[in-house]
Amino acid sequence: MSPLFPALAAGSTRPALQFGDQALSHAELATVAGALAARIAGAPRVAVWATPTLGTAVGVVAALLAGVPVVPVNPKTGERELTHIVTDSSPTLVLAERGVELPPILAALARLDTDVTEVTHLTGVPGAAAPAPPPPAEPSPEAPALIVYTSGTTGPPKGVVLPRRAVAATLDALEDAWQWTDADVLVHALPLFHVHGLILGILGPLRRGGSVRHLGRFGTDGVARELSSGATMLFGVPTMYHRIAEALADDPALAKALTGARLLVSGSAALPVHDHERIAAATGRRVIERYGMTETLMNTSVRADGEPRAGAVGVPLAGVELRLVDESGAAIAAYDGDTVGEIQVRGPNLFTEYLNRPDATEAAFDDGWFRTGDMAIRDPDGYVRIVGRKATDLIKSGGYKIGAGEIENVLLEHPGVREAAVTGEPDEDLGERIVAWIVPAQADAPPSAEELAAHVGAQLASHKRPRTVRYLEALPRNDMGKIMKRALRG
Ligand code: MCA
Ligand code: AMP
Repeated sequence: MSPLFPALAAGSTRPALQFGDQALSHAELATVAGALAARIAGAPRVAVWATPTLGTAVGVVAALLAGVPVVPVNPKTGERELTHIVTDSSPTLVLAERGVELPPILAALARLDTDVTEVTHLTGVPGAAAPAPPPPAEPSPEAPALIVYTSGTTGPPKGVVLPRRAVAATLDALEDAWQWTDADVLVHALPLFHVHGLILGILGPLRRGGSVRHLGRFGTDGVARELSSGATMLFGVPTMYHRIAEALADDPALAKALTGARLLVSGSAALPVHDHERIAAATGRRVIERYGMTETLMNTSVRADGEPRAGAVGVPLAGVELRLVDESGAAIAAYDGDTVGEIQVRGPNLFTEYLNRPDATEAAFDDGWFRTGDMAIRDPDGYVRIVGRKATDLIKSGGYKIGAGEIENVLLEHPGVREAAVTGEPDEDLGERIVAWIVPAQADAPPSAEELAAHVGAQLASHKRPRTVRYLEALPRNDMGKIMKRALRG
């Protein structure tokens, strides 16, 4: 296979990464990441403490250059989730920004700092970077590139093993769909421990030989600033576009900046039609949606040269086969904008396996097709419209996938909780918000919502904390004793 990052190999002096006032050209990145790669080469697996910083990007690129599989870790993960991820993926080494204090389970591993200060002062001085060490031979396309943890309906998150072939295939299919070139400058503020922010948002521009400016933290002011000073593309989750839509009425500079962008892309969850329309009305520009999943990377997109359509995620990307399957398991032939089936996909963009979970890997496939669990219809011209999800116990909040069962298990361990159920409720900003339904151990002394949120946050990632807590005397159950979640409505 050709190198994952041809522009690094070519030593291009054009900008590659910018985080605030820290920046690296492709040549500089080749130097720092190459030096780090030489130090980690041979490690079986490396964890990256994925703060939204330049060091994280350098660490991930270094590991990919060295052919060492990367486990990105959410720095806001709680104790139980972190213990699971570290035990399950057993990294021998952790990469983190210099000075960052790591939790004990990671502090116990060998550590390398992703220190880039020595190189950043050279930014803007072409050729000033020391020559990059020669990269090791390119690993096989099937070699694991990243292991990304994703929540399921029950149990702890599963490690999705993504081979180098899937990363290259998905980024090249997006090059085609979005006419993505080395002239593009991406701006985003996505976290760097998931596919969207890390693979699309950092590795994407690097593979194209273009650049990315990361905002560190999402804000409409940062989006406006970058899009009006050379950035050409914006990636975001629907919550970010919702916040942009809200801000547009009072922010002509933001409207002007969006109008000038080449491409506005939304994904990770459905962008409501209302937000699509508000952005179009204020800017004359249409946000395009793409549909993906940790296990499959990207499956469909509205093409840059295609017709944007609110509520649709476009057509299958190059190389991706997509079918809809009915309840009996039969493929649906109709493109009638009406018949609903589960989306199943096949192609070079797919993961290899769930780490240490052959049972789950096998269950995820239907005769070689990956079952996404997403329900959709197809318009006559092939556009896919996602209409729902098979599992009611999966919540999408702020673009994060969250399993209800994982939160319930933690809530049930709180001494003040007798019974617990977790649901997602529609939320204008987050898409869905996490709601905990609690039967307190003592009716007259229920634990407070803040206490329960803190209890969940200590064990799991901070975005898994319930935003609302409702107290009941008993949970609604059917004759079999199963909780009837559909009866839990606020
Ligand atoms: C949140 N806060 C809380 C609670 N929940 N405090 C107390 N109790 C709670 N229950 C805190 C937050 O930690 C934060 O504090 C503060 O409230 C305000 O939050 P804010 O930043 O305004 O919003 P947010 O809700 O924390 O974040 C919104 C967001 C974020 C920025 C849109 O959800 C986000 O980054 N989403 C991206 C998800 C993503 O990348 N998904 C991709 C995976 P503090 O400021 O102190 O922290 S899906 C994927 O990869 C597939 C392949 C795909 O298709 O893309
Ligand atoms: P994750 O496993 O966190 O990677 O989330 C993948 C899920 O996000 C998919 O199975 C879909 O349910 C959802 N998703 C991603 N992109 C979109 C989109 N553009 N529209 C609707 N849902 C989406």
